[in-house]
Amino acid sequence: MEQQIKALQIEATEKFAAANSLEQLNDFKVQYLGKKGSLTSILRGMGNLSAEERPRMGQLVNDVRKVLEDLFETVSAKLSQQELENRLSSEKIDITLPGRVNKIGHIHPINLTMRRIKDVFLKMGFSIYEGPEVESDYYNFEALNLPKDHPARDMQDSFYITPEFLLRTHTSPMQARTMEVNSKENKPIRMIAPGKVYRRDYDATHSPMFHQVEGLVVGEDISLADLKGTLELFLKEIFSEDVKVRLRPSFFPFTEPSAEVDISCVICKGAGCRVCKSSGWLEILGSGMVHPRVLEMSGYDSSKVSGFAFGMGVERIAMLLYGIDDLRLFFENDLRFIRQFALRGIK
Ligand code: 2NM
Repeated sequence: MEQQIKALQIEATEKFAAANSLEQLNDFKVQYLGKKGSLTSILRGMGNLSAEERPRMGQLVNDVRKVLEDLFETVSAKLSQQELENRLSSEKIDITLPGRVNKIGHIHPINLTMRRIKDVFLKMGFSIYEGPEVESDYYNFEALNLPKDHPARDMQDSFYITPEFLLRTHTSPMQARTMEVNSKENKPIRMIAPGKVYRRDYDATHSPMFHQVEGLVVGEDISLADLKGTLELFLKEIFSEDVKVRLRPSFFPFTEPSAEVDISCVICKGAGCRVCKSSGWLEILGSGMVHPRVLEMSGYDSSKVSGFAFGMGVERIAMLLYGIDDLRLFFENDLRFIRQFALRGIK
């Protein structure tokens, strides 16, 4: 038996030493030292030995097991190191290669313009309110003094979701919602509502989705002078200090009186050109004193408070700021157009 054990030790030692992968080494371990391995089966055959022989052989088997286990650990460590080195050299990364440059996006000209408009009003102490693009007929029309037979309520002009809900056609529903909330505690308001609006219209000057910023100031003694002063300051900040501003009588269902706000043409400085159709003036905003019926409907006492409101199309302002002559360029996403605004994305 001793011979058998010694022979097994030599054979296993050779196999272990010759293993050229961890996998192979493990297979050998199972073969010689495993539960069903050669050494274990020798141990099983010890029942036939004499009482003197048994402990000696038992000791020998244990010694051999210990030697083989140590050898296994040594070879295993060597192979692990070798496999690591193989991986390190085959998966080597050349850190001297130039990196891949990430393409970063930038802000769309409409959003650049939005930001500029918001910045000016924030500086003047206005708060920004955003709300749902799917609106109820009540907030979009009813609360703004647009009666059921008003032409602006023609089904053909709006995107209706159900008979009661539609895509908002302007952002003024947010003014109506804000007035409704603030009137409960008779609180004043100084807010703008920026966002997307939707109308069934599509040509060189109309898009079915466009952007508006509408504003509202409500409080005691708010007058037409406040309206004019606020909008004049706003327009000078957006365009330039020497822009001229004029108010023209107009009509909106939600304001009385109403005024169209014009600025001197930013293209020809008032001399007359194609953009201002030789008039020297550009229509830029709609505005007016909030109609008493609108104030009352949203809960205010129109004998105690008054207010002014205004609305503007963001696309139109962007076109004038950047000298763009076709509105559709904003929505076609032709990168040759869009990328020209990359450097202005910092603001
Ligand atoms: C405009 C022109 C004039 C306006 C009015 C209101 C509200 F809700 F306060 F009555 N919001 N926006 C308004 C007034 C909008 O856009 C051309």
